[in-house]
Amino acid sequence: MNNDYKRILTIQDISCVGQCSLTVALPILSACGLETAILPSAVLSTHTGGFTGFTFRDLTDDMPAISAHWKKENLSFKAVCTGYLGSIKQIQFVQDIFKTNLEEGGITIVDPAMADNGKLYSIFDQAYVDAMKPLCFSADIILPNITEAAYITDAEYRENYDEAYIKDLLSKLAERGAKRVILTGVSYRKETTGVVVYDNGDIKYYEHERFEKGSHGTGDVYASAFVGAFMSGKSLYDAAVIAADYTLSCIRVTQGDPDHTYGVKFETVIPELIDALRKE
Ligand code: PXL
Repeated sequence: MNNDYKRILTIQDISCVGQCSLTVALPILSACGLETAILPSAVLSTHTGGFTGFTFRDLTDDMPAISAHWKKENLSFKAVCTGYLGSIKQIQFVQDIFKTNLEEGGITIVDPAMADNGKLYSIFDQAYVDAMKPLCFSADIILPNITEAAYITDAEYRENYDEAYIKDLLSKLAERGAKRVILTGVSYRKETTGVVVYDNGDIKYYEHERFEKGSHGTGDVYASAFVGAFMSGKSLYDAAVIAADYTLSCIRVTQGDPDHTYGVKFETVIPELIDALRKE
């Protein structure tokens, strides 16, 4: 593990119950040995998927003052990463934060967390997608799933696809400015799925076991573990693999528990993530 102690910032909502967004990112990034500052974009009683009647306190208006205070105190970050954001205005503030609060040479990592399985999450619309595009294409690394990649490139979303479709999606992302992409949930065979790692034209695929039932919040677990591993000094590809293996373990320990209906029990396998980071 790289012993260089780094301060990073993660910007996303707090879903009080649900094992997603900040309640996943903060413990995982901290476990990776990173000083983790948070900027909560909203507070919800639960996440929006699978629940109805959730509360939603929008914290957009607090964001510029928080950023300005950090600037005044000379507090800056080696990386700023974002997940689920609550509004278009927030996306614009995040772009300001990239300019104001990132250390020189710092890294921006965006998970466009807005859609899955061909559909936008319940509170988002096309205007939100359009606002997300410049944020994604100005970031150093993006982590879209196939649905999100299709939305931000105005490409057709396909349930069934081949390698040519994925290559085309990556070209469309690159044409629009993406330099490094971790494309998640790429499955060419029924029994497996995986991640495609695109690094300035170079493409690698990590294929692994696939679980039938998708669990909520696994995208956030994946993104957090990826950022944790990458910021600990792992290469883009190694970080993508470590995050995939960790997420699979999280799903494995959760499957079969009928009482656990929302996220994954990521806490119970954190030692596996730390072991993976220690390996050369
Ligand atoms: O896991 C992504 C996510 C994060 N935050 C909130 C969500 C979702 C997905 O539905 O609703 C509030």
